[in-house]
This record gives sequence, C-alpha cells and structure tokens, in this order.
Amino acid sequence: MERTFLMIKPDGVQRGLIGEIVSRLERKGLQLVAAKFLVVTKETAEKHYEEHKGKGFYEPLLEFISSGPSFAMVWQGDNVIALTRALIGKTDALEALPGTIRSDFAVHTNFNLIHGSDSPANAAREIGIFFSPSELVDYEHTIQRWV
Ligand code: IDP
Ligand code: MG
Repeated sequence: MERTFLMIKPDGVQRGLIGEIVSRLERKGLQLVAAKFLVVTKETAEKHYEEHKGKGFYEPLLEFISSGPSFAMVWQGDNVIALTRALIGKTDALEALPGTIRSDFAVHTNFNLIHGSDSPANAAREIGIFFSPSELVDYEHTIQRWV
C-alpha cells in the first residue's frame, strides 16, 4: 500500500472543482488519509517546488500557488502514485488525454488545477511538508477488498 500527496491548486478551488476531483478519487477506490484547506505560504511553496528552482516558470509558480486557498490531501492505495498521475494527466494541457482531470478542465499548463507526487521519495517529502504524522488518519477502509 502506497501513499501520495495531492493538492487542488488555487485555480481548482476557485473554479469549484474540489468536489469533482475528490469524487473521481473516491470512485476510483482510493482511500483518503488526510485533508487540509489552506493558503500555501511562500516558504512552503519554495520547499514544495525546490526541484524547479531556477526554471523560467518557478517564480510565477510560487506566486500562483500562494495566491489563494488550496486543498491538500494524502491518499492511499496500491500503486496510488502512478494511478493518480494517470487520473491527473500530463503537465502540458495540450498533451493531457481526454478523461483526465487536466484534459477535462484545464486550458493552460500554468493553471493545471492539481498537484500529484511523482515518486515515493517525493510523496514522503511532500506529505512531510504539509502534514504532521498525527494528522494522517489510520482507519480500516472497508471497500478495499472489493477494489
Ligand atoms: P507536474 O505538476 O505534472 O508534476 P512539474 O513538471 O513538476 O509538473 O511542474 C510543476 C508545476 O509547474 C506544473 O504543474 C505547472 O503548474 C508548472 N509548470 C510546469 N511546466 C510549466 C511550463 O512550461 N509553463 C508554465 N507552468 C509550468
Ligand atoms: Mg511535479
């Protein structure tokens, strides 16, 4: 069983897509472990996106991600990192396949609605930035044996 960090970005919140996106994750059969509605600070944004420091889109990305509330989550399931990256779709709005969140709702790459961890190491790192261990809820998800 794997965990991942997902975050509906300020554009997704403002566009009223929290319910739609959470619903897709629930219907997939994934397990919600933690959730938090917050405005990401500049310091937290720098930590979260440190791998992109120096790139052309880095500064605008920090501005954008801290420009309004986001909805941060931890989800759990077998292969949850690869599965959620597939549900989210490619970074470039033009390359995201129909049926993915980014294809269905995003027009531009810089307003692509949701973040998803891309590896187990980054998932652990990002979960640690946004959540303390006591905020990760351990419970039996009774549908798991049917998924
Ligand atoms: P990901 O979110 O699909 O993992 P990354 O390459 O990790 O994509 O980039 C992080 C975020 O930076 C993207 O989700 C997007 O918001 C922004 N970004 C990445 N590349 C570009 C770009 O070429 N133009 C504008 N924004 C970009
Ligand atoms: Mg990424």
